[in-house]
Amino acid sequence: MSPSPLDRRSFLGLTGAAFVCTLAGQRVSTEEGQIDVDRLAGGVEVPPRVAAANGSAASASAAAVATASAQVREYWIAAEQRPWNIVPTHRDQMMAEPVKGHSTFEAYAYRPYSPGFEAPLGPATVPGPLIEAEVGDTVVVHFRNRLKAPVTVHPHGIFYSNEMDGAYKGKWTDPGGFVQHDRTFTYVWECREGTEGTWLYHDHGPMDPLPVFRGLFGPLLIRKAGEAAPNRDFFLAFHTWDPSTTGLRNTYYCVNGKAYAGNTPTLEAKVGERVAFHVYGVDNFFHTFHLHGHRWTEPDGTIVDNRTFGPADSFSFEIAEDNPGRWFYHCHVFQHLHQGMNGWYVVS
Ligand SMILES: [Cu+2]
Repeated sequence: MSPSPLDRRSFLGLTGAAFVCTLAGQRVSTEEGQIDVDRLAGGVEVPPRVAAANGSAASASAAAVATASAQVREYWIAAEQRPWNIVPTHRDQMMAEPVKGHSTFEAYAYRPYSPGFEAPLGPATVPGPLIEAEVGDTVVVHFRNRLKAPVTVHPHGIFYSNEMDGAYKGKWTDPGGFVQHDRTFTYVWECREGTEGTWLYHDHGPMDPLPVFRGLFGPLLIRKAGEAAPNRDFFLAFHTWDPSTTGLRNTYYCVNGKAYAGNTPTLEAKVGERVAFHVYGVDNFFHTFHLHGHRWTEPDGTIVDNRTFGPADSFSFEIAEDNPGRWFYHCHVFQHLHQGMNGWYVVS
């Protein structure tokens, strides 16, 4: 028998399982090529409470803002479509080899704006902008949907009332769970006692999880009140971009929207600094976070250098940096590692 004509990456890509679900009454399988989210979204009925709210301009959340106990942290964030190159250098610096193939597709991404959506504060990015607060604060997110499909912002960890959930619930959907094209919704969330930690936010609208798979997620950090920030905070989202999402030929195992060292974030720190890593998972897989040359203590006292986390898990740890060098961080599922889920941590 002659050897397979597939290259290593294509072979590894074949071992991924297909994702199948039912959306808008239609069966969706990742084995049938790129999924057209906009077309599917056209088949979703506008929930009754959303249709009723569309008639009134008043924001139900204005009163809630006034109850803020400490500082109000206000954000203006839009969901937009943009071209996104997963492997801009077309190189894998870990294995010192080229990464062949077209790697740009149309991603969905959250974009930060100045107050009142006056001007963008930067490009739309995957992950979206950091939402940061302290215990005691109120977080207000003014969200505008510039995508065709209805999408939302749903947070983890922070306290929110039922109507601030940002989740589609069929006929029980509140306006925040179904933000239509060119509409704005204001979410109000509270950093009550016991909400500190690293969390994530993501779309949870009627097309869930397709818009999340296309890039609609971001980090949410709640520090303890008065807590001194470390010298460095690194936020790393582990997720997958496969052909059903991108229309591209290959599957990419990504950190923050990019694949392969030299494309994924190159993290930099100095000896003597306090360095915090904030890691979260945003796909269907279990990953591990492994950091070369370092170890950290888990909340239960175990000392580790590799930690497993699953879909929408998030965790943080801090190290007192004492080991200069050029290090790797990566997922230690070997298949993921060798399809892009790796990056540099450079300590000087
Ligand atoms: Cu992994």
